[in-house]
Amino acid sequence: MLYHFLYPLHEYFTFFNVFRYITFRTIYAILTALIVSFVMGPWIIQKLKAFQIQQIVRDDVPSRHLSKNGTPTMGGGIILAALFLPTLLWVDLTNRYIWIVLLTTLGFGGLGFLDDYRKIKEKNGLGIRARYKFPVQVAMGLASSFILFHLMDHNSRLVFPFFKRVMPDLGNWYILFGMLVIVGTANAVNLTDGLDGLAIGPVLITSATFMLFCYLAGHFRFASYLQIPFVRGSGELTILCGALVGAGLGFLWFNTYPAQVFMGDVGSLALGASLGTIALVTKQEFLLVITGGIFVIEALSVILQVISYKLRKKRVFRMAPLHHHFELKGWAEPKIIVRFWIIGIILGLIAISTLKLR
Ligand code: 57M
Repeated sequence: MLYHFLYPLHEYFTFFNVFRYITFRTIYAILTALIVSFVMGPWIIQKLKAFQIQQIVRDDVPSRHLSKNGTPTMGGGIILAALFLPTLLWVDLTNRYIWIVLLTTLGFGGLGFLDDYRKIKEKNGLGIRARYKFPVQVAMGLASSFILFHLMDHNSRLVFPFFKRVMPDLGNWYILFGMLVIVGTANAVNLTDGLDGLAIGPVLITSATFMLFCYLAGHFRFASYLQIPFVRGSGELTILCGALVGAGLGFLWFNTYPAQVFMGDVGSLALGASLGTIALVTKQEFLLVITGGIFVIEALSVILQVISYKLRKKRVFRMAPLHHHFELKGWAEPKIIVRFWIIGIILGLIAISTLKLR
């Protein structure tokens, strides 16, 4: 919004020319998101407690989780407020990619809200049945992917980090692939969100990585030099990624161990869908696999565990997702969290290195 009101003033005062620069607006989107988090966080947590919107910990978790019963949940509202307000304040509101990412985020966040609400209402921690939740995710993912496919002039080529010449063309199948990216990322973040700060840490790292890639992909000269797809208009998503970084840092202030609040499915599904859609816009879906590797590892641990148990009646891990396995091995919760963050940072650096290793 500020871009539309203040940038035109540069004709009278040269200072306002600064509002043209994506870098300037991204920095202030980060700072605005932090301020929104710190101002709204305590108030939202207080309201969640007042309305008894509190986590019901299932009885089959590692025993140390039972002490978490009653922790306020649905704190994803803090994240969404700190993402939407700065984005709408600092971006060019005519940018269509901004709206496709925000609306996809809102759709998955809304589904997560209904799931969280049902868990609390039914007091059993189960929520909406997968057979109802999953088709809704697929439908929303297909809708977003279909719109993006047309917004990007049917660009259905796949881009692989490290292999610049390998660019298979999926044709219309790209719409299905795009849905899988959005739904898969949303559920992988959801599975990862099982320890204090465990999900928001890698979300932060992934958002920071994509903040760089959105800026480069939206800049013709940089994209050409680095041999990454040039996506006209994707540069504005740098600002949205900045708001994601600020919102993630702000939420981590309250979600760090011992957590004052959990994000709930309203937060985890929204964040995953947001990252998946951003990856589609920048044509960097496989970069998401690298920088979001913690989410991939957690989801794979569940897939392996379920397949092994169904086929062999034996578990691969003591419990899946992987963070529970380390809990049952006796690792302290903060140790698991910080070590997962360290791996996330390493993966983020490897993802950035792919810019030169092509
Ligand atoms: C998402 N939700 C946390 C919180 C958070 C198929 C199966 C693998 C599904 C999976 C599952 O139920 N996943 C749901 C994980 C829950 O966190 C809530 O959910 C929101 C995110 N969606 O925001 O509101 C619990 O996680 C803990 N937590 C924290 N700090 C945080 O900041 O400590 C969350 C956030 C919270 C709290 O205790 O209650 C969760 O774990 O449910 N199921 C599982 O993950 C289960 N694994 C399992 O069944 N493994 C089996 C097979 C089927 C794979 C096996 O290994 O044999 C584990 N989760 C639970 N119980 N709750 C273990 C059993």
